[in-house]
Amino acid sequence: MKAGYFRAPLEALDDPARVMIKTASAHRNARPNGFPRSFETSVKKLRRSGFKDLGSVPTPGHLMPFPSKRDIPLIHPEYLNFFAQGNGFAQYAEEVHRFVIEKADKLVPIMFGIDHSSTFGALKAVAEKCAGPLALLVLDAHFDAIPVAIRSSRAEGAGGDEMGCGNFLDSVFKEKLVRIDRAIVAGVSDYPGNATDKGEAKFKKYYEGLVRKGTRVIKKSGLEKSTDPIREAIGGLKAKHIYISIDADVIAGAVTGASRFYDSAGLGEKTFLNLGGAINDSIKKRGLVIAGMDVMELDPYKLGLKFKDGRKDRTLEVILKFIERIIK
Ligand SMILES: [Mn+2]
Repeated sequence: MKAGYFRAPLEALDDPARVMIKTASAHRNARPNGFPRSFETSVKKLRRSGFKDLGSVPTPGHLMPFPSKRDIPLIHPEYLNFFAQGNGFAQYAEEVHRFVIEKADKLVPIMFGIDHSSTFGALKAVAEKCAGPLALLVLDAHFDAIPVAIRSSRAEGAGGDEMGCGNFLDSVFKEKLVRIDRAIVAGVSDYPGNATDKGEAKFKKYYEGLVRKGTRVIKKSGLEKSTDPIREAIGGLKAKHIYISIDADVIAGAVTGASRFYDSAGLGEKTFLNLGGAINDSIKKRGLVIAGMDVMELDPYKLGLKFKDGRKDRTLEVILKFIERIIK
């Protein structure tokens, strides 16, 4: 596989805690690539496999996790809010789209990023490039296809219809980058149970509606029992190419917790790596070609972090092992 990897360092959440960390790191030193040193050391491994380092998607300083001192005046929840409300995430996805077209024309793009909405851009570039139907495999603790209005009727808080990290699949389906019945979402922990109120019922109805239209949703518990569900799902894909998107929260755990939204424990390392083998196997059996890949929702502030008890965060290490299994 001739591949090239790149970074999409968009960190634009207006969450006050993140804004504080960002400001604090801006006072120290900027990391021009948007990711910590430990990240750069780990991804170098990919160069040894012959993958090209394509650089970073151009990103405004204050929207990166490690801005420089001069960006400090713009690091404010209000500015970040403007970005979100002004469809900033969709515009950034367009930047990603352009970047992939320009830099990875003849390469399989592998994106390392933060906001899952960036996947829309890479996927769009891949969809345009592929001759023949494209399938999508998302490994994620959440089914990111529920419109904000419906998702937020379940939880607190409102929101507009703008694309973001929690609803980008909705745009993927609406823009027909991938057909609803050519998508598999595996590892979810948000599958609706019995609805206890109106908001929950709305969420459940929408969620199950997408499943009825053909998206294969596999619960985390289903992946823990055996690799059969993923083998069946991939075996049933009517496609030629496949794009694989990994949300780091799918392995959220004690030393694999460098994902932005960590609201439930993810798959264990062994289960996850086994899953990689099963995906590789079923993709080959089905004759699918990997057209692109990404690793998203990485938390740059937690990647490679050393804990007080001597342990170290291994999120990226485990995901890189998983990628090795998939492309073998
Ligand atoms: Mn996600």
